[in-house]
Amino acid sequence: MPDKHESRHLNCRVCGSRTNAFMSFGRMPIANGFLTAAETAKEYFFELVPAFCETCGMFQLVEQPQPDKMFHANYAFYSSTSRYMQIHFEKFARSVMEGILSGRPDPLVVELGSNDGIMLQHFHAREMRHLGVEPSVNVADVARGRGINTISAFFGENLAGEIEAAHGRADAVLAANVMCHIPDLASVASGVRRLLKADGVFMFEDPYLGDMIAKTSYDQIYDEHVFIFSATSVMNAFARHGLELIDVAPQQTHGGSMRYTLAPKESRAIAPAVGECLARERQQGLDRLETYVRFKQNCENSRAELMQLLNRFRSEGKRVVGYGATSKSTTVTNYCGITPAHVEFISDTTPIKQGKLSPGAHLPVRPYEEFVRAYPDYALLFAWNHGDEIREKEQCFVSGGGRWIVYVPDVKVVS
Ligand code: JHZ
Ligand code: ZN
Repeated sequence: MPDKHESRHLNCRVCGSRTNAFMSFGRMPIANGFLTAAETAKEYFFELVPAFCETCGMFQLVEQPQPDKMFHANYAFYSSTSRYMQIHFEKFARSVMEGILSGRPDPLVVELGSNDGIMLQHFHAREMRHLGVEPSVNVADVARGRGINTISAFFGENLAGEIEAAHGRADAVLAANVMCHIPDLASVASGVRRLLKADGVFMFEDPYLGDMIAKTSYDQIYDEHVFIFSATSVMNAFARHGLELIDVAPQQTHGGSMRYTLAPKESRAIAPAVGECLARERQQGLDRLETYVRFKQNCENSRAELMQLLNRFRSEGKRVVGYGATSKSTTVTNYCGITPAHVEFISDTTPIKQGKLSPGAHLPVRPYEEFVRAYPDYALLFAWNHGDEIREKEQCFVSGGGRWIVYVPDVKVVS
């Protein structure tokens, strides 16, 4: 009997119109489902199919596993593993404190999907009222250990009511790399609307559709990312719940993201950046199906080029090691058909991933020290979004003759 998570959303998750499922990445495991050899026999798979809604502009997954299959007490992604991301979230927190919160008496900040507290720690350090909502208990425990108020639950309209009853309404609700993970956007949006003060704001950021299309970074598409947002789709989705898009700001993080600011309808002026961004999106063709058909072709070309390269190195007897067992790499390894014969292992600094196999492709994940101990000929940069940070750190690898294989925006070998 099929589980209920196997339901397919052929109609738009936001507006209910018929969507266009323009391609399939094939059978995919849970992107963060690192596993032991004994667990491979019962590994869970679903079909990774993105779809585009021409009515409201939302890019979405047709099928997504149940949330508790992805976010649980052994969640493998800890936000604080990147130094650059720590700096990014410190700046984000500071901009909120110096912007919306400045001059407010005893403000309350709520963060959805607060992970290990990478952003809330800055509010905590200034003794500001804060609350994190984080369903993955292990990462939430790290935050609690740092003294950050965190509840482990999935946010929605009901929880918003409970938070309001316990703490009052929020001056700011924040979320980073979280909103695009939540299938029931309606419940979250109405929950946020309920939780916000009349003069409060909701700010969130996520990987940006415009960047993904421009760079063919199809690895942003995996189980957790049920939506890839644009200003157009965010504006349309939240307007249904009384929240207006009042500002947008592009971010460098995660390979190109967008920060959206929303406020209760007609409570604030709309910044010129919103209209400019909407116009750019039309220019880029983000509202047209043909753009996604071209994207599909670009994905297929990228896959063919990457495999040609990996097959050549394999036949030449070169050693290739993956760098960063990212969620994104699960889409790449499974869609392209990368095997342990192509990539010896993936180096990763996250203890919970080490000693396990990567989802689906079953490439061994090993501690970073093994990468350093015997540098390979090539490192396949799965954590390309942290490229600047990593290349700065890995100068010895390159000066010793090592080369990087990158595939975003194009497949190439670089030093
Ligand atoms: P990284 C996750 O995606 C999952 P992932 C999630 N769905 C999401 O949206 C984003 O994060 C926010 C390792 N590493 O950040 C650490 C090194 O080994 O690209 C991580 O395992 N050495 C919530 O998983 C991985 O790489 C290093 O020097 O695609 C990076 O994962 C650095 C910098 C990282 O996110
Ligand atoms: Zn729609």
